Amino acid sequence: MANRPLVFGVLNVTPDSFSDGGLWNSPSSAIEHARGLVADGADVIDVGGESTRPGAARIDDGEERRRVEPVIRALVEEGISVSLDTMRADTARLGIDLGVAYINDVSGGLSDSAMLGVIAESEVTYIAMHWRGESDTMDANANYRDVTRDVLSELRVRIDAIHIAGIAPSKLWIDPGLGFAKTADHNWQLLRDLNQLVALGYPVLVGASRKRFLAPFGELPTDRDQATAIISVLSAEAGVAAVRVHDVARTVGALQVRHSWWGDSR
Ligand code: PMM
Repeated sequence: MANRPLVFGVLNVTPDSFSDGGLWNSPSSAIEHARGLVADGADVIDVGGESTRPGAARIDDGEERRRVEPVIRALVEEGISVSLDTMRADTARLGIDLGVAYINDVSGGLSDSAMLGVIAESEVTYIAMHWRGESDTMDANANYRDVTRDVLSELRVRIDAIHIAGIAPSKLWIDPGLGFAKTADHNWQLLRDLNQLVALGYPVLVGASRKRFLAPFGELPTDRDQATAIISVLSAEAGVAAVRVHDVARTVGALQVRHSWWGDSR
């Protein structure tokens, strides 16, 4: 399909993620769920072993690796494209050795000073998200003069650091970090201005799925999938490279409607 953003299916192998915590806790249930997401049309499975929901405490890094390793190993063996959602260099190294295609670092290299070096030595694509600190402090950091201008300038600083570390521009993606140190108004403003992020010239990934700012459209996280699918289409209109969603089938269906609208012209 012409210019369809890639669809990353979320696979949180955690007991405490805000919308699907505890559901795919055992390797076999996680692998089964991932197969279902691929059947629904996911291009990539984004595997995370540590919750980043607001207020979450950090876990032991050995525990994170124990959670993700069997799942990544099985998915890569099945030929599924895997993204590993981690802020830790050692976990990233493990994922790279197991054959993941993307390291998705919500801290953009700020959480672990060894991360960028590990990425630079590999062929993996690095997704750097806008971040202002750990989950237990991020709500207090939601202060901006102009959220789009501030997020863009803070991302530019990360992009410079990423280049200085020796990571090729062709291996870098960026992400506005919806919900991370951002109020609902901040998230909507960033979505309204997505084209400015796209204009930086790097592929952009958007992760709006089921987040708290969608609560007006559904009280429970699982009630927010229609709003998420609409955001996927509007993000595609803004030119993003990928969306990260829990309900892959709904987003893929919505993107098919968009494709029928435009044909191959867009
Ligand atoms: N959001 C979450 C986790 N990882 N990664 C990227 N690149 N962008 C995001 O917006 C993002 C992420 C939190 O959501 P979850 O708890 O549903 O995984």
